[in-house]
Amino acid sequence: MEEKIAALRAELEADRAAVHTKEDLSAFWQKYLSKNGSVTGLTKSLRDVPKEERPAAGKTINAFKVWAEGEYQALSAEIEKAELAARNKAETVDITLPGTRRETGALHPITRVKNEIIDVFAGMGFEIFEGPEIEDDDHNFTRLNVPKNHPARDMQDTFYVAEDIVLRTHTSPGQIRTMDTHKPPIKVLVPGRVFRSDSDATHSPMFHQMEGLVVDRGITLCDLQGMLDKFVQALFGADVRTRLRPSYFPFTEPSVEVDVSCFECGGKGCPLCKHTGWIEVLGGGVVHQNVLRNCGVDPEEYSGFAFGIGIERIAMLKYGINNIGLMTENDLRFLKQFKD
Ligand code: 2NM
Repeated sequence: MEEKIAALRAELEADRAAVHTKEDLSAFWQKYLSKNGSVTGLTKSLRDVPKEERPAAGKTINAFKVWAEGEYQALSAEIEKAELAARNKAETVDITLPGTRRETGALHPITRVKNEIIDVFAGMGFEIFEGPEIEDDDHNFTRLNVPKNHPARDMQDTFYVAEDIVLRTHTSPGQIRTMDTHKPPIKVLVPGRVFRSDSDATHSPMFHQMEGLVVDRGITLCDLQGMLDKFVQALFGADVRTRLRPSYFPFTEPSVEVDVSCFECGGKGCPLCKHTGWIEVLGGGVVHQNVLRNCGVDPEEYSGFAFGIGIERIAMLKYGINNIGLMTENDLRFLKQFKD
């Protein structure tokens, strides 16, 4: 028995050196330690040992079995460790490599200009109000002193949703709604999308407007110009000036077009200002007494000024955009230029 074990130990030790993979380990276990393995087989061979020697032989076999199992466990741990090391090596990440950058978005030029304008007026104490895009004839026209036969009401100019329901043609109805719910003093800015049946290089059937309204005691056209001076300076630069030209709107009297001195040439004349030194930027005026009366404001006690700014127009001027269609095409070559 002693010899048998010594031979088996030598064989096992020789095989042990050749175990490198999980498969080798499995074969090793099959050969020695499985039910039919040669180490397990030693116990069966006890039958052939004379009775009086059996206890001693059994002890020896058991010790050998424990040793063989220990060898197997050690091998198993070694292989486990080697495989983990190999896996770690294969999965190494080079943390010094530059990361993959995600492309960032940019604010649309309309949003940029809208935010910029809101910042300026918010700084002067204006509140922001938004009204509905679908309006009734009463808020969009009648109470704004736009008479029944006015061309603006024509199907050629206005999108009708139903008999007396329109896509708002300006954000002024939002200001009517403000006067309905608020008593003067009122200082409100109404941004939003507006709709007119008009389309060419500088006109789009949908565009964005920002209208302002101030109502208080003693408000005059001078207040409008003084405030607009500050506004255009914030938007176009500290050295620009404004010029008012007489105009006509049904909802204001007097009405004015507001020009800004050319921020490109300083007023000397250039292609941007078409060699006039001035650029038209918005319209406004003193709120018509009929409009105040239509909103329950006594024109004997209060007066107001109002103005309307086309956001696309300002954005086109500021960024040198020559076609309004670019604003809605969503061409990334255009939009990417507004990343800052
Ligand atoms: C403009 C020009 C002139 C205007 C008038 C009003 C209201 F509601 F107070 F009557 N809101 N906006 C107005 C006046 C708008 O846009 C070119």
